[in-house]
Amino acid sequence: MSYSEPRHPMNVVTRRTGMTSHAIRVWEKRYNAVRPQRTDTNRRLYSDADIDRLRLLHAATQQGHAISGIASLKVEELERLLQDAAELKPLPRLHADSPLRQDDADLAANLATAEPELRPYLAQAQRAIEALDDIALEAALREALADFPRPVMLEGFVIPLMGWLGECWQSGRLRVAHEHFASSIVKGFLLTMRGQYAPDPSAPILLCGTPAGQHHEIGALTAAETASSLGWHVIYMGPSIPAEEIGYIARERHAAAIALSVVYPVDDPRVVREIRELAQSHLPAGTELLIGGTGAEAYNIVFDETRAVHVPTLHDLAETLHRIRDARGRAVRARA
Ligand code: B12
Repeated sequence: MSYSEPRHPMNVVTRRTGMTSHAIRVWEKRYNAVRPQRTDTNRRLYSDADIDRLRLLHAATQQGHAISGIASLKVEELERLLQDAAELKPLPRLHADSPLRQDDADLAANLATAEPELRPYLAQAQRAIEALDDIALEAALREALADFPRPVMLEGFVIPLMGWLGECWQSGRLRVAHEHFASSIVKGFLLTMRGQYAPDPSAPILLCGTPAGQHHEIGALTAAETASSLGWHVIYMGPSIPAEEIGYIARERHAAAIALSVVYPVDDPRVVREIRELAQSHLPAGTELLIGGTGAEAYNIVFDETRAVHVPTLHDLAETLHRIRDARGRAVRARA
């Protein structure tokens, strides 16, 4: 086996680097930090060289380097950077006043995905969740929104914050009460954030929501927010909508596309049935069906069988929406 042969799936990479799969995907999408190969079923495969590179990048971000500034460095340059840093006095820990356990590897990996400038906002939000302090959590969300572009606020703040929350819940450090408290505030915030756009009446319509049986809706709200900020007219349908009803709204409002989020469970035959039924029986001819969310990859079968398209990230969603809009513009010009 060669050092550069791609053969390791994501779970091996997370184990060997100590990073979360989310961080690895973000570094790939946003910074081209590594370029894994894809299998026929679109799963990522990494080589030993990729894993070593991620390890070095991870170590450097732990020492305070922004991933945006080091992602394109060669392995030798990264090694030099780390050697130089080892000779310096260690930096004081970020958020030294935080009541969170800073030695927690998951938290560190999570914070490493965020740009260093976003870390204080994340720390404020984390402290607010621990203290069940709604005013402080809303303030952290508002301040991050005021200080950063919307895509950065979503990918660098909301998503890592919710990932951290899930890990704390799973490890027992935080309670179900914290999860419900934070989810409802973040959900409310995203809904209001979208309300700040008055869509152009001629903008194409995107329906957003989750299919029947899928109750995690914050991913769908981030997709809705992304589309709104690109000038789409978004109708947010909410969570767990039956296929027939989604098709009905799409027909009535001449939707250009539907974006659904799938998170949990990842092995539910109902999800397969719902997406198949929507794509085959209720989807209007000119409407595209886009499926995203952390659980979507598990439902590859519906992407092979139907017109539904897997759109893994918000970045991919933005590109897909541009493509749909361009194609519609060309069709209108051709008819004129
Ligand atoms: C908030 C939350 C809840 C809330 C949901 C509230 C709500 N109204 O949505 C509540 C408390 C209700 C809940 C309940 C449960 N949850 Co929960 N929950 C979470 C948590 C902490 C955050 C999810 C979230 O909102 N993330 C924020 C979004 C924005 O991030 P994201 O989902 O990663 O989305 C990204 C992409 O997927 C993409 N995306 C998402 N959707 C879409 C759509 C499109 C079109 C596009 C293009 C992109 C896109 O955009 C984002 C950027 O990449 C996660 C932890 C985690 N790591 O995600 C657990 C998590 C998802 N929950 C989990 C579990 C197990 C449960 C429960 C079973 C717990 C229980 N025992 O009761 C129940 C199940 C409820 C049900 N009936 O389905 C597990 C799932 C494990 C798994 N995958 O097998 C997780 C991962 C926690 C964990 N670490 O174990 N949960």
